[in-house]
Amino acid sequence: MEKYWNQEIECMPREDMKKLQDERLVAQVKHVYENVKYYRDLMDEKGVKPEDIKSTDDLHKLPFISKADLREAYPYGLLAKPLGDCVRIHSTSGTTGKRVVAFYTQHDIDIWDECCARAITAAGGTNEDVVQIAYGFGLFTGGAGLNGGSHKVGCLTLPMSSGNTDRQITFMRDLGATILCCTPSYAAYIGETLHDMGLTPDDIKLKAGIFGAEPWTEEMRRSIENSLGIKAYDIYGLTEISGPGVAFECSEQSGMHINEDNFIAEIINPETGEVLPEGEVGELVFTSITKEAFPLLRYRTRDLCVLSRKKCSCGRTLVKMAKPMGRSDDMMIIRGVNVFPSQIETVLIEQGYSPNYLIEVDRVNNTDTIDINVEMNPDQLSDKVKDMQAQERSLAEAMKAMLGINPKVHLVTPKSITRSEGKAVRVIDRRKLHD
Ligand code: DLL
Repeated sequence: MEKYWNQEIECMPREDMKKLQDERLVAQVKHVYENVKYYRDLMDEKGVKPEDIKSTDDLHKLPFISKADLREAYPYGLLAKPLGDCVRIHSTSGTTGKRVVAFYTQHDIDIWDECCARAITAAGGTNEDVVQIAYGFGLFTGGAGLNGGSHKVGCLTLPMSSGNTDRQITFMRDLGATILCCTPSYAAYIGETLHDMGLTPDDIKLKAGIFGAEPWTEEMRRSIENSLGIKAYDIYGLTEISGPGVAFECSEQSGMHINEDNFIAEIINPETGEVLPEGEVGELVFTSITKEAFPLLRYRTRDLCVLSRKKCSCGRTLVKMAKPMGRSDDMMIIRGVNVFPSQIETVLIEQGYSPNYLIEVDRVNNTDTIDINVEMNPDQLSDKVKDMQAQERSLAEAMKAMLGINPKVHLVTPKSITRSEGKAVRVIDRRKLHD
């Protein structure tokens, strides 16, 4: 029997959920218009008044907001509550430009904790579980979000943070952790280290993992499930909207239920901004309808995704988002062809390679080049150059079939690619350095 954290909301009939969203949206637009000058200006510019937004059917009338707006308004320009009412900030990693800071009131934290509690329960968690949190703690939202959710469910919580992998495994064994929360790339690394220590899944009590914060493929899921002997659940979120728990996977493991009582999702054509019907791929846009301190209306995530309202076997009625196919800005355009790192990962794991790889993109004599460095498993090593070349050729052919372009493939020795303890860096695009 599927367990829910909040059955009334998670299984609410669609019409009732729409009514709830309608009411919350109307109130949120008013709150934002009255308290945030930046929004008031954007809405005035578009000629929209709060009275024009009577229900979610009017959502499309509101202006979008993007990361560029968040940077422009940094740090306090989008704050909708007095600082005295705020209790916490978190921040994005700021790898591309100025960091974005998001503010939370205690009410915002409570809602966020509830979203993560739903995710943990959907992964089979109860107050009998021991939850090991190996997401980073600090400004990153991963650690704090799952920590709050785990407390709410009443699990024994191990706030490990990321890193120190041997110690992660020692604690996992000694304290009998049953649920692991970390990035999928770190989960793969923990699985690898477990085996390197001469242990097997039978030596640990883990039954489930809640993995997210970066794109990962179904092939990666199966590989982690095998190495740790668990069921691996996806979880999605972003700092700007709260953090992990915006959407979470259930027993069906076929996409993530969006916590629609708090977030309205739309899919838009990233070029034109036009709202696309259910089932079409486009950019995911979120409106937070319960957030007090940092409420974003129609925030463009840049994540490419599809929504589905198909009935789910778990009984939840919350709309589902498919695994994001990567951010629109992760997409590499190589000689005019769109290439996602996730396509490369799929081929690698299908062909029996490890999920440890590094993609290097460059431009030489005005032509794009792509080099894929792939780590071999020890049993793939050969001292015959010919064998290695044949392996490289065969992998390059499989890549060409998937990508439609001819990459250079380099097999590298086991353990030579740096492991990730957080979000993995899979691509180095040197073209950006020349531009
Ligand atoms: O990564 C929040 C989070 C923490 C989610 C822990 C899940 C677990 P940011 O650092 O702001 O927040 O990065 C958000 O990461 O826009 C996506 O591009 C990507 N992302 C997050 N979850 C997934 C996922 C956290 N499950 C950005 N699959 C998002 C694919 C994901 N991409």
